[in-house]
Formats: sequence, C-alpha cells, structure tokens
Amino acid sequence: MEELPESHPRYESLRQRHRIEAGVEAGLTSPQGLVAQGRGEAFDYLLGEQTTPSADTAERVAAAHLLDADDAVVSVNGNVAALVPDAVVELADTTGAALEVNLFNRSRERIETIAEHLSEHGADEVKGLTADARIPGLDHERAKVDADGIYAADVVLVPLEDGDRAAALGEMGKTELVVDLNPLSRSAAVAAVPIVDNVVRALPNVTAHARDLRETGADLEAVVAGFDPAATRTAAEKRIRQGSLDG
Ligand code: PTJ
Repeated sequence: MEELPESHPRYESLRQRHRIEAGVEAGLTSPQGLVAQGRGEAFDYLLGEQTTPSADTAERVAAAHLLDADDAVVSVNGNVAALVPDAVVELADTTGAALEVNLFNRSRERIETIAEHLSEHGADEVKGLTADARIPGLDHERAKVDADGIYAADVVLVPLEDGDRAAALGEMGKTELVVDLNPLSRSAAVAAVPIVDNVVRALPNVTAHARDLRETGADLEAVVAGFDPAATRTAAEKRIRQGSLDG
C-alpha cells in the first residue's frame, strides 16, 4: 500500500481494503469483515463511490435524530473500528452520543481491543464490555448489550449491521439509523433512516450536518418530518441499477 501512488484510480478503494486487512491483523476486525468489505465495495463502485443526494439527505436526517435523542448510541463493530476510528469518535463527541462495541462474531478479547483502539483515537468512554442486558428475540451473540447503552437508547446508529439485530432493535421501539451500501439489505429495509453510503463518507458527513444543524439552530423535528425511508432506498437502488462499470 505504501508503494501505491495517490494518483492511482483505485487508491481510495485499495486504502480501505488495506485498513480492513490491517484491522484483521491487529485483532480489531473479524476475517468475515473482509468479505463484508468486498460486498460493500461492489455496491460502492456502482454508486460511483460518492455520496448521492438521497444519501446526503438521509445523513442530515440522521444527524437531526442524534441531536434530538435523549440517549443516542453509535454501535461499533470490527469494520467500523478499522475503517473510521477517528470519524466515529468525532461523531459521538459532536452529537453527544455514546459509543458501544457490539459484535456479530463476539469475543471478549476483540471487544477489549476495539475499546482500547477507540480510546487511543480519543474516545472518553466506550460501552459494550458490561453486556448486562439482552435484546429480546435474538439468539446470537449480538443480543448482548449494555443496560445503560444500546438497551436503554432511544436512537441507535448501526453502521454495517446484520439484518436480524436491526429488526430486533426496531421491535424494541428504537429509532434506527443504518449505514449500509446495499439498499436491498434487511437492515436498510427496517431502518427509520437508511443511509446508503460508504461508512467512510457517511460518518464525517453526519457529523458535518450535526454541526450545521446546531450552529443554525435548525428545527430538528422539521428536518426529520416527512423523511421517507422507502423512497431513499428506491433512489439508491435506481442509482445502482443505472451504475456505470467503466469507473
Ligand atoms: O465485527 P463483527 O464481528 O460485528 O462483524 C461485522 C461484519 C460486517 C463482518 C458482520 O456484521 C457481517 O457479516 O455483516 P454482513 O452481513 O456481511 O453485512 C455487511 C453489510 O455492510 C453489507 O450489506 C455490505 O454491503 C455493507 N458494507 C460493507 N462495507 C461497507 C458497507 N456499508 C457501508 N460502508 C462500508 N464500508
């Protein structure tokens, strides 16, 4: 990667791959994270590797939800920790959301490694180690959450989610904000706010919108009102189906 010039047309995409690879080596990311990244990369390619207007709108609405929440939590998995450790900490700082590590392929060691990594990137507090509550209706490891974290939250941002937990969190009545490059994924389908964008672009843009909403004193309820998650997914799907393969 060090030898790859920034002018290489696939530089950004290869940089992300390298981060995931390094994440696996560092014990942050599960080997399955490599597969997930590959799937995301294919969708991103077809989206033109840019934030579409509908994703930008969803990111602004997500920012409004985070600012308006009583208890917001940003869920962190191994891919997020490897790809965007600074951006996820900055988002939490800006919106007042808590950070909680929640893993599909759960191990105590990996949770601790990720929590330490986030602390090195400036996080004051990282939840997920207590795991003293369970998400009802889920029988795998991702059900384990902190009672004062995801379990109690009214708004949860879940980047790169698996569909089961997304549905279970929705059934708990939480407002779920999902970042997933696949607009057809079950997670995107159950989200109050599906953000069809690469997490490397989405998180900094949610933070930028949060700053702007706060500085301009925007009416947060008005920003959220009328948002149509199905229309957002349809817009992304249309964009992907029209995607060009010559990029
Ligand atoms: O760290 P763990 O143990 O919690 O495991 C995390 C992964 C991501 C491995 C796990 O949740 C998993 O297997 O996820 P899936 O079911 O492969 O789903 C990942 C989804 O995220 C897919 O729909 C991908 O298109 C999407 N995706 C992958 N990379 C990105 C992405 N979406 C946004 N930004 C990305 N960089």
